[in-house]
Amino acid sequence: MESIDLRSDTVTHPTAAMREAMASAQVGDDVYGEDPTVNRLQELASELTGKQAGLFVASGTMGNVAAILAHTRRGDEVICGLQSHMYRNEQGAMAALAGAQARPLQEQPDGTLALDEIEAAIQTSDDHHPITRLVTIENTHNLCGAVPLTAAYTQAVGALAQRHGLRLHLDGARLFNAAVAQDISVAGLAAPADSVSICLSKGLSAPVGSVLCGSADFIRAARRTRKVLGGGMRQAGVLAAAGVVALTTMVERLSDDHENAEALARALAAVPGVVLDNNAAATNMVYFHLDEDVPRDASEVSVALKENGVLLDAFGSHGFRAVTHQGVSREMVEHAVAVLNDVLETWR
Ligand code: TLP
Repeated sequence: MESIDLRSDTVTHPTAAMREAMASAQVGDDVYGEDPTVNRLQELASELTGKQAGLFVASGTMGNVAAILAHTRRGDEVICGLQSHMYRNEQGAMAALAGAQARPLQEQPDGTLALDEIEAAIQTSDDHHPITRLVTIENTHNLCGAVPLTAAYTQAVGALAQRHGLRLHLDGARLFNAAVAQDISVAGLAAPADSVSICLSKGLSAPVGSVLCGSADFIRAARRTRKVLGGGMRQAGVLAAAGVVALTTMVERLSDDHENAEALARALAAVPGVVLDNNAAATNMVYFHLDEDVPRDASEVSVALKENGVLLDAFGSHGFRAVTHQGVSREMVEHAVAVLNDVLETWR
């Protein structure tokens, strides 16, 4: 059996249909706005998210950073999750590139920020204070178990932000997983947000790219901030073509990944020494850890798994994150758990 890669859904390869679409894509210079395939992708993404306009960007990180640069001015404050990708995994871009200050709040176990804590964190117009400008949320929330946030919660945050004159940005790297898991539209989940960034290159399996969506005015501003990030691409239709295939053919199948994650969680729960974390298999990720009886740390287990054809990254000293995706079948899930059981067995 080929190796089983549970490290992330970012490891997915483009499908045959994507490769064909890329080879025959019509292209133009996108900095002039003349690439028909990029324009088609942007229209499609903005329709699906229910926004006026979209902007093709190189990555989820670029989408989030371009959004921060467009929404904030130097010295502004951004209320965000302590475990959010924008706060933890983007090299402090809010501060480093936008000059904005993060005001991180600890998420609740379900990945949400408590509404009263958001409200309490909003700064007044006192001359001592930074100006609170933006709230960011993440759906699904990766580090809280890839848990999907509900439309009702997002609406409540949107209403709160509006009441205080703040903008809301949604990091929707896996918003399609959230929509499929709850059987609702992506537009429904994104409606309260002023901007949303969706990733094409995770569960949707395109090789590259994300789309940042919002009002026409916001996207005009973000187009400018994308340029200073080096994200003004030229004949990018070659890449966008795969994104069109991703959005039109790869969404429904995400439910297979969620079912495989459930099967993975069930099987892991039966392995002695393994403890599931919060929200196991809420969508396509299963976080788990080793109990204190296992005399090895996670990185040693990870090395032993790799020697046996299973790729799984350690998260901290005793934890792991396993991610299901297009390249992982039910049979592979079962085999991976059997390999983990065998590895742990040698140390029991
Ligand atoms: N997440 C990656 C790693 O960076 C951790 C992963 O393997 O999960 N928002 C969220 C919620 C993400 O999980 C990621 C990537 C991004 C943004 C950034 O996307 P890229 O990697 O395209 O810049």
